[in-house]
Amino acid sequence: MSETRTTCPYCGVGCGVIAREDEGKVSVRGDDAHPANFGRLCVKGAALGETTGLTGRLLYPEVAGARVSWEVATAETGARLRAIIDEYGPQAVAFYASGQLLTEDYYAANKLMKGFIGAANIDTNSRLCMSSAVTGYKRALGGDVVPCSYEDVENSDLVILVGSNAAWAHPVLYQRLVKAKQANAKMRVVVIDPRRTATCDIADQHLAIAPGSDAGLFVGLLRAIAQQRDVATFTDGAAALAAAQPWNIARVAAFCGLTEQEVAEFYAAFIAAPRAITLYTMGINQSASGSDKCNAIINVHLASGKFARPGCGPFSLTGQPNAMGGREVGGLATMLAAHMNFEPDDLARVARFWGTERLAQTPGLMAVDLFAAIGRGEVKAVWIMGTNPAVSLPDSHAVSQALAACPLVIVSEVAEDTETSRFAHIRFPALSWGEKNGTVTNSERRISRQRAFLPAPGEAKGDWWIIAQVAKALGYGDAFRWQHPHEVFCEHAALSGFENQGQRAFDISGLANLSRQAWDNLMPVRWPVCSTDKEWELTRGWRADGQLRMVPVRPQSTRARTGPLYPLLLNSGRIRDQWHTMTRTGTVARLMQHIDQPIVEVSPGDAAHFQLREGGLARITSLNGMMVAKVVIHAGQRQGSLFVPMHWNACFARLGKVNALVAAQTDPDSGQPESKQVAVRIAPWQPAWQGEIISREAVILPRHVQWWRKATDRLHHLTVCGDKRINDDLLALCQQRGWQAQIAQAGALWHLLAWEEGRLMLGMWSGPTLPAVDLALIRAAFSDGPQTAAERHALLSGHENGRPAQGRIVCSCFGVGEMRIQEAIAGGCRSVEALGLKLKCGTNCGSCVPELKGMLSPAPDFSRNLP
Ligand SMILES: Nc1nc2c(c(=O)[nH]1)N[C@H]1C(S)=C(S)[C@@H](COP(=O)(O)OP(=O)(O)OC[C@H]3O[C@@H](n4cnc5c(=O)[nH]c(N)nc54)[C@H](O)[C@@H]3O)O[C@H]1N2
Ligand SMILES: Nc1nc2c(c(=O)[nH]1)N[C@H]1C(S)=C(S)[C@@H](COP(=O)(O)OP(=O)(O)OC[C@H]3O[C@@H](n4cnc5c(=O)[nH]c(N)nc54)[C@H](O)[C@@H]3O)O[C@H]1N2
Ligand code: SF4
Ligand SMILES: [Mo]
Repeated sequence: MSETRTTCPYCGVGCGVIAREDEGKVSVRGDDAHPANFGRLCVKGAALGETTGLTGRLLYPEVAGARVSWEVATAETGARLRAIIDEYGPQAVAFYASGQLLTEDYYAANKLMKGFIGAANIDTNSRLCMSSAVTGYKRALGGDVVPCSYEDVENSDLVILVGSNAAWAHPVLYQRLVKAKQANAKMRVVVIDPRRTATCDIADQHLAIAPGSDAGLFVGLLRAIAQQRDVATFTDGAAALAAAQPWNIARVAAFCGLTEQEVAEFYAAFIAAPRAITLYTMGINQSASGSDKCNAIINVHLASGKFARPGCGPFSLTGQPNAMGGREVGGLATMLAAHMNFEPDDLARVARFWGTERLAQTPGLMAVDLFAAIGRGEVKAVWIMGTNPAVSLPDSHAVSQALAACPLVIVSEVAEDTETSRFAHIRFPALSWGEKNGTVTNSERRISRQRAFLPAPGEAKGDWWIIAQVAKALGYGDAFRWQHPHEVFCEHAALSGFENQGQRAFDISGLANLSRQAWDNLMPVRWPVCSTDKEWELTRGWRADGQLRMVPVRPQSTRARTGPLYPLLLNSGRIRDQWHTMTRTGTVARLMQHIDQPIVEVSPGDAAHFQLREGGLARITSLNGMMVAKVVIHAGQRQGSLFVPMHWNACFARLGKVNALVAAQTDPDSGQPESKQVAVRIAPWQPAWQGEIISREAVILPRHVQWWRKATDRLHHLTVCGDKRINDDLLALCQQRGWQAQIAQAGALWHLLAWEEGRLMLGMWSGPTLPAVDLALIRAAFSDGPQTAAERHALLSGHENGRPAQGRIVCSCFGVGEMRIQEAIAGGCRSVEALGLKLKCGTNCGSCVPELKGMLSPAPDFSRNLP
């Protein structure tokens, strides 16, 4: 038994985790000493121990689908890249990396691409996530500096969450806010989001803003502030104010779909608050004018003086565990390295430091353009590391076509099967969380260690190592001699301080000389960590003139336009218990209890208008594509907009992927796609039959069947439906395998059990609607096998008579279902605390508390409909 302090690999809160490994069994708990979480974990973090198994892992290098040695794989990669570079030049090669790589991996990838291959075509999934925020900070502050900390969130008078569902996406930070608000009766919370989310649970004001209209609200706020303060002291302050002049309260209210009173109340609260902090995430960034929205937010903090003081500031929350680390190394096509840009002095300096004559001189292709260039055949080789672009980029059909036609696709992955890796010619097995070793930086600029506590499985290797091997194969070995990630880190830290007399904000040169042991033991630390006493202040601008700048913002409508054919706007985002493309959370049964298939949230008015039924299925169609989802009628959903999760994809469902519908519209300044708004139509779909299939081995279904894969331990579980029955297909399968089929048929009901020498191999329970089957009973039948005739009979019917069902799971930490909670409420539990005492629900991570409250409240409650 051993314990290791490490960091959670999911969201940008960056919680400290203590992992314990006991004869192969991993368990985790929050690290009390970590300043991001002080011991708390959310449900995803708490389930980390369940994700360390090796099922579904990619464990060996592969070329053309065949296992090869590392020597062969890296030599082959080097030779193929070299051939393309020699024939078409370095611009024909690209890397597409991830905010989930460690800083050391990221640094190595950036160095190889920009420094030695000699093109800047290294972009990352952060383009889909943070790039508008980066542009906003750089334009205003002259550097990519996040000027806030989690303590500022706790110690503010007014906390504004805009385009952020922190209750689900940054749960531990949200819990810190909940606690701070409980302790400070004067604190006010405003949530700005077109939908009423779980985050609204603590809101004093919820502004259900029209999709994409946030810039109007903040530009109007600038105008209101300027009526009382002089803002012309900032560079371009007068211009920003001139742009804001037309935005009086009436115009803002009309543009944002709010009442004048709501707007006025918000403005008055902001102006009156001694301290105010604005947390913003994807509802702001993922927009074709996202950079301007970020600057509209930063402008009001500068103008009001609620900036660079405790409890104040524009705080962009990072999504991925190391989005910040990527920004620090400069791992975007539009940055050079360590907060340096494609400017003569910076170029010369980085070339000197890396000892290269091949340094890229101009920015490279940003994500959406990069995949378009692959599609046009201009980029002929792409190396994808730690991201799943066939799922997460907009217009995924075009992305898949581009990958299918690309002459060389290399994928570094931990998962064996992803939509992207299906296109790979070369696959590298990467070390996963718990095995890899390095650093990550969270939203508040805090660098923490991810430490290995598990042995490397199969032949998996750290991403930095794989990159260094390919660099060697390309002939650049001298610059990639590292033997350990500690050496990569020190080089990165040294570059941050190299010829940095206080011009560049990012400086961790104080860590450049850490010994291996000191690096191993590094405690969480916020940057800067300078090696000399330099001036480092948040109040200064990081441009040569040292000034802070306002950006004139002219609010724009969404690029997506609704009309008679596509009358609704589709919004997409996160659900509480899944992580992105589900490669690591989609197989954990506990994490699929909360929501187990793609849903679409619809307002009651739209549901009536489009004849959608709660729990029924619907087809959603845009100009780009189509998906199928289960209807959830949600009173907190704005009329005219729909919401679907971003997570499902071809590995987990047929037609479950939202990016099949999203158009590739991007912000001209940041290149970030407008992922939050797509013009769509919706129509109910009543399939002729629905059912559950549970089997020992994977079943391949005909193309006309709609299916959703459910997470189960060891078994395969598909929920299925369609217009054409598949009874004969399954009987044919039984015959082919020599399984004995036992059938129960009554009208449209059709149940099948397939046996092989008394062992249950497959079961299907189907009917005109989805039969309610007892999954626990069925699972047990696969492990023990029913003993008596009565048991077999119960199994064929799908449930044991009289056994109470759990209902939908609300508390994933303790597996507490809706029915038990309702029973407890009926039995006298009147508060969340009382429910917690009786059932334990809500007492661990707390992220189901908003739902518990909803179930307790007698008023017409929106959370009952919450998925
Ligand atoms: N459970 C879970 N947590 C995660 C992740 C995950 O996959 N799962 N991913 C992590 C990552 S990488 C990221 S980037 C973060 C994202 O964290 P968030 O940005 O908080 O999450 P989202 O659900 O994408 O979007 C947030 C909200 O934006 C709202 N929104 C949409 N359009 C608009 C608009 O025009 N204006 C406003 N004001 N709001 C709008 C949506 O309704 C949604 O509630 O989450 C991180 N945390
Ligand atoms: N419509 C819509 N689209 C969106 C969004 C949205 O809100 N709406 N959100 C966007 C945002 S904010 C983001 S961040 C992206 C996320 O989208 P992606 O980055 O595509 O999603 P992930 O599933 O996190 O992909 C990470 C991949 O890396 C693998 N992996 C995990 N650890 C390692 C490792 O250590 N090394 C290597 N080599 N591989 C590893 C995982 O198995 C997984 O396949 O999606 C974006 N797309
Ligand atoms: S809030 Fe949850 S997912 Fe995010 S870092 Fe903490 S434990 Fe991990
Ligand atoms: Mo993200």
